[in-house]
Amino acid sequence: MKKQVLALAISAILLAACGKKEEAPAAPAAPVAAAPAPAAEPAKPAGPVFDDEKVLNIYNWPDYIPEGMIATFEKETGIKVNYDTFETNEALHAKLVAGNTGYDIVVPGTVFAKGQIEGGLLQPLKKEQIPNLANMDPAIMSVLTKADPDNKHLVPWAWGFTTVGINKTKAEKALGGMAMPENAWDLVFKPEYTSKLKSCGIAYLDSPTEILPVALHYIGKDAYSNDPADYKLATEMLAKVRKDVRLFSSTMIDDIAGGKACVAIGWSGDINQAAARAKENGSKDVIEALLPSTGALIFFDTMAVTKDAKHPNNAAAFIDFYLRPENAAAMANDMGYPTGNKAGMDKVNPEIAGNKTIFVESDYFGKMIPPSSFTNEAREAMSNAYNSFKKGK
Ligand code: N2P
Repeated sequence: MKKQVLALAISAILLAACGKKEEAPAAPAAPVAAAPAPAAEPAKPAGPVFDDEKVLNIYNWPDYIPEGMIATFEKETGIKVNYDTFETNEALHAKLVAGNTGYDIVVPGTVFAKGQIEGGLLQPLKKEQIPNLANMDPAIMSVLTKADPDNKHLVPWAWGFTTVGINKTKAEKALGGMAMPENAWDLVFKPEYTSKLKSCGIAYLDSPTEILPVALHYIGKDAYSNDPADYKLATEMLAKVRKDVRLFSSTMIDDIAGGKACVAIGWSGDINQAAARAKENGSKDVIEALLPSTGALIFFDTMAVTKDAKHPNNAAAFIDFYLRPENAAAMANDMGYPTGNKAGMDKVNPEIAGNKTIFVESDYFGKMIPPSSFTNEAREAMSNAYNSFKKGK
């Protein structure tokens, strides 16, 4: 089936890109001379297990959950969900490092989650309480082993990519007859274009670990480089367009939909949401997430339970609920993000399933910048480069 092939392609490309080989299947066990009596099946819990306090505290990215999903969970379980949002991986990471977050479930990107697991900030999942894990595509779970070797801590929330979003109608006007570039990243990184597009608004995500990897990639360097010389070059490139950037934001859906920004470095699903919202509001403008010729930056966001979660059983119940096929389909249909849930695929609307900026074709995956993880040095270099860029110094 086409989709299966696609998922396998994702996994093969991502694993290959990281120099990790797929493990050979384990050899079949040698037959035993006298088969022992089968062990008694461990007793399965009759239903979901809840904590005494029927509360669950979730910390997730903004604009990242279909309307009504929390209410349905609350109604079914009687658990009161407190749902807060953070705007960058850096912000979540700082909270986790400080400790006592008060949150049970957090949703880090795998680029940060690897270090968070190694640092003991996340606890292993109560997998026996999450039977719907079986709905996940094994190819996606195998991609996650790069960050979480035995799939012990992380469950996919959604994945997507950081790319260039455009209001074609407004951008073409601002370019005044100048042709669209071959490489869409030129629209946000090349002064020739930014000097014109600033009139209709250029927006950047407000995070070092979103902007520096794509800037490094644009100048032909490793997106997750550890070399200070690369950061110097990226900073020099960025400095040339700084004055043309109008907005730094991680919640730019309304800005794009409402016409405040005509070109953005943004998240694929958010740009698709902006396109849908503009349409709902009666706009005729064509808004699109682009697939740059040199690739875009893939991210995987994952649910994890904090080390000091007060409601770990409620957390497992929510994770299991989220992994129902209909919730996975709602994420794709309403939010523009695939989740890697195989069982939900046949509930995805045809126009969403056919949107190549949501369900990316396998050919394009070869161009994408695969997720990696940051050394502390790289993170610091990104943050220094970003701060000096943003300050314009
Ligand atoms: C936010 C969804 C994308 C988060 N709306 C990127 N990690």
